[in-house]
Amino acid sequence: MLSSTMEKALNEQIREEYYSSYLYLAMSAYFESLDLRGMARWMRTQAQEEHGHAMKFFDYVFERGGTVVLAAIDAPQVTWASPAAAFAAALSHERHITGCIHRLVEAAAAEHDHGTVNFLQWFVKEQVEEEATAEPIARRLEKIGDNMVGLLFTDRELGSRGA
Ligand code: OFO
Repeated sequence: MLSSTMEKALNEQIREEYYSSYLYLAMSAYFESLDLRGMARWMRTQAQEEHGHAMKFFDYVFERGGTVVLAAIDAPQVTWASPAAAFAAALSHERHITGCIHRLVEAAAAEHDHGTVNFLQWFVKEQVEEEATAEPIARRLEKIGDNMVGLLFTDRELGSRGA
């Protein structure tokens, strides 16, 4: 059985994951508006993954006899100054999520809730991957700036990400 503190914290993480999904969907729409379809696809896939993260928390709360309480999701930003700015924002968002996951691990450990500490290990690893994936793309786009050849080449490469 989850403590009420842990139940609340896990519900809050469901909201964070849905916000992540919403944010990446907004970024996908932004890239569509620039006709950068590969980046739009990359972000759409990312949004789907975030939905999956939210559902892992959703299922876990039930598995531990808790109650899921869905909270309102804030509207994400709709446009960014450049593709580089959008990916930099995505990286910064992932760092924020890493912080959320680490705080959850610390809260679960403080309660000796070993089941939740163990459940969260998947997310600890996932966040290492999420940051490692976003970081080089953000760095590359920063160097490319508004060079169309570089943008189109990167767009094509990112479009090959599987859905
Ligand atoms: Fe992007 O890892 Fe979940 O939020």
